[in-house]
Amino acid sequence: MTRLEQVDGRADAAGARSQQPHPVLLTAEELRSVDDDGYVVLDGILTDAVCDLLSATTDEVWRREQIGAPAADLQGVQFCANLLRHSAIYDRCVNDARVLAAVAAFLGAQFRLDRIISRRADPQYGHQPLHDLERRRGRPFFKANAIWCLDEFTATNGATRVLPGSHLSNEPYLSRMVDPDAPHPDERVVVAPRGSVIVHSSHLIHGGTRNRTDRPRRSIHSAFTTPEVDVYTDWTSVPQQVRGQLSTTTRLLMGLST
Ligand SMILES: O=C(O)CCC(=O)C(=O)O
Repeated sequence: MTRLEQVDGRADAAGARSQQPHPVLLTAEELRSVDDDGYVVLDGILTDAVCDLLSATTDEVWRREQIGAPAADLQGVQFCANLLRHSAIYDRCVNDARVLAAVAAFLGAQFRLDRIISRRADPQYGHQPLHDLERRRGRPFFKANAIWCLDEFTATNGATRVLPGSHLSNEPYLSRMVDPDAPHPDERVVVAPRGSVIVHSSHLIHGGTRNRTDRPRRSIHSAFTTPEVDVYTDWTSVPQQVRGQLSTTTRLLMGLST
């Protein structure tokens, strides 16, 4: 990839220039996966050292922030909201040219950062029902998620299950679903190496699985929405001192001028 392509990819993904997605940053197979499966795994985005740094920082945020008992559906799950309030190191879980190109392949060139949170499923926890079953299927999509794998996602450690193709149509999947909590005949558990990013349409039926190992499974989740959707996070809550360290692309995606 040339420097020019990188620069163009970032500026465009932030909505600053053209209206076109940037397939040049994705292979034909990755684009096929976006279109047909509703998700794509992008390998080699974060180094081991960066995964270690993000994991340690997030554990520290959790120690400082947790208040009271967790909600029932968050038992055994460390969940931290609005990570950019705490540190500019989370900029790298927003501003990656290939990840933003995949988001653009789902949403088009105009999108914004909706939220950035962490999710750590501890041993024996993390199971979620398949969701969001009520959401409209088919293009145009209004939301996409990027899951930054700070640990390897394996078949046993609570990786995300998806119903490939369910971003396009409900019918074949809901008719074969007995219980959203139970395994689905069409489900695929997405395995992904440490440091990779799973980008998926939020119109894809998906959910976390139970971590059946003795080690935590950590991830950062950033979500992006098209401009007509209200952004969930009030980005003015991010302290000025953190904002000053963010990349221009991330600040544009947050809708902040400074
Ligand atoms: O962490 C995962 O594997 C999926 C999380 C998810 O889908 C959610 O929290 O809505």
